[in-house]
Amino acid sequence: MLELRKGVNILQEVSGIRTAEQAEKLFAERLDEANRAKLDRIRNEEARIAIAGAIALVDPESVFVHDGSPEARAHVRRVALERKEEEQLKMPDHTIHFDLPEEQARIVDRTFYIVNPDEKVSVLAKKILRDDALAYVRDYMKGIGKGMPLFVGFYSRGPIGAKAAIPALEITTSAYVTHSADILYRNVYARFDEEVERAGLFFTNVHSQGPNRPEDLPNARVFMDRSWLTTFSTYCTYAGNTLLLKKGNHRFAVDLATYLKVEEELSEHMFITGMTGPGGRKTFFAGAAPSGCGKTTTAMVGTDFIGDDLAQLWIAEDGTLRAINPEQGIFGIIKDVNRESDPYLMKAIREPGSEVIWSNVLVADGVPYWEGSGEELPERGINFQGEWWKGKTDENGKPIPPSHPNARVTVPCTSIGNYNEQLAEDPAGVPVKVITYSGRDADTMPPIVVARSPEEGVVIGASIVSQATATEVGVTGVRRQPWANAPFIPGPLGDYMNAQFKFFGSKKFSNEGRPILAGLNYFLTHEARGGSGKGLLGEKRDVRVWLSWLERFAHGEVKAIETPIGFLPLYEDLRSLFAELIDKDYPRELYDMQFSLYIDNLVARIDLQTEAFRKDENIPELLFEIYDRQKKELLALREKHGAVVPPATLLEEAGGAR
Ligand code: SPV
Ligand code: MN
Repeated sequence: MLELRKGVNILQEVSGIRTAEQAEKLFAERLDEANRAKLDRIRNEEARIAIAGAIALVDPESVFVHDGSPEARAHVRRVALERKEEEQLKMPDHTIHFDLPEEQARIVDRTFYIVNPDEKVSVLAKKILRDDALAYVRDYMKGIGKGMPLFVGFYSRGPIGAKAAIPALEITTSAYVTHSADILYRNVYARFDEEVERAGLFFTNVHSQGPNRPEDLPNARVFMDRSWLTTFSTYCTYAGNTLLLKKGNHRFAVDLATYLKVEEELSEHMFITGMTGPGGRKTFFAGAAPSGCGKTTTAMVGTDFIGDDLAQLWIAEDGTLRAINPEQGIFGIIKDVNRESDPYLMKAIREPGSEVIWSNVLVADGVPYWEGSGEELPERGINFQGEWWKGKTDENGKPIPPSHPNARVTVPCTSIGNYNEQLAEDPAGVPVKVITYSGRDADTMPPIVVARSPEEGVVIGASIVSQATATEVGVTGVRRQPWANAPFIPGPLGDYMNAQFKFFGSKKFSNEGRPILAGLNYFLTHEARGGSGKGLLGEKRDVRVWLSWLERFAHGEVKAIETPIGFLPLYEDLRSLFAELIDKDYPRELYDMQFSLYIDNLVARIDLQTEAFRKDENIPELLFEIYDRQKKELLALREKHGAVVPPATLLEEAGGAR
């Protein structure tokens, strides 16, 4: 369960600011006239108390109220440079920010949900009792911003007025964090009160990097107070840990969807993109993928890019599925980004005209470089660990890469050539027809499989796996990645799963409005499919074909082969799409390697998932029923046709395409 406003409000308790009068008194003492006047436009009492509380807690030297004006934005950028949080690069409006070498990703080991006694959280998450969190905030956060400026920003997570958009405060001593927020989120200063009224709530985020020294990092914390929708972040700078408008507030949005908006809304770790199909029709996709598994690339393959990381989904009155991007910029991984795989992103970051914050790449002569760019890298430069030269090793003798594998670029979506700004800003959202789930799976799932029912689709999402990626500190090995959203699910997974079944199985969807749900996998290797070598069977450009086939299938224009794990495409349809869309030969042998069912792998995967979910409490029985049914059907196939069943046999077995 989730109970809002339960337990002590830590910000109020530690700051001592609990009433409007106390807040006014503090503003009179601490804000200069100009900033007081700006703050006076915000009348929401709760917000004013929270802002005053943050000021009293952090105890900064000055307070800057961000009104979203061009002057205010310029001020933030200037302070980021003055305070050396960022440095100017050669290209106009490009800057570089470095996070400490030990903080190059989300600090999962120091990230906690604040809970009341007896509250359960996901088995994949860490929790801290309210009293202990309060003690930490009191001991480490009081006065953490001494001598520093404090920025107070007002943002919306979504187009203003959209059903699933929620306003939020970002209060931080970091100009870099505020600068990032300005690129990634819509400033809603002028309409904050109205938006709080409409949404019925707002999120509060309080951050300070403190002195930003490596020795403080053990004390760094990321706290999310589920009951008070407030985050606290300390002694860190990496945006995934500090700009909690992003993943901190995403976690709250997941909570709200799971407990308070069942069968109404979902909050997902998904890109949103449109594909133009025959006759110019536009079909929208929302797709989940774990961090570092090609989500941004997939999003930009579409003809109408909307978002690359997060999606707020709801069922509209007319029975369609709608999606908005809570963000308006990308904080994208910059590894293996090159002209071939990511042309739009490359244009935005390599040609003048866009504002870009680079982080943790290699810089030489004011130019940023990264691995997998297809460009020649300099022999020396400055990177996330200081001076770097080719061949430099760390204290264990391991080579130090030129740019960190989780290096990032922060770019406004409007700089991306295929961004459909008009639709992305539409409070009605885009109508989503296709949901995809992908991971990083070397040997088991075919490139595309479409669920036979919404419930089986939910199970595809529950079964995502990935190899560990560079986006989290201290995590290695192959991992289960339910819905690619597990790092951001606060409550028990069973509760979230229940909400997924209810949402996608909802009778509120019209026949046309109900989306299809599909699995995508780009990571099958030759050796896993009867070939040799660890090379991938596919290429990044194939993604266009997979998405286009799904586009056609969603409109009933291509048939498919029904199998125990879902529908598979027919060879002829793929071959013609490969030829038409990317001018690529698609041999039958490749199709067979990609789309044969490798029964032993599939069954092993089902066993692994079943065993893992059985250890969790309150997982809906429906999940196990689906796994059991699929396993039985797979074993029956194996009995008849052996361990590897090619698509031609599956087609025969199904009695033809449908
Ligand atoms: C991810 O890791 O999924 C990201 C970046 O999108 S972070 O902000 O670190 O979450
Ligand atoms: Mn993400």
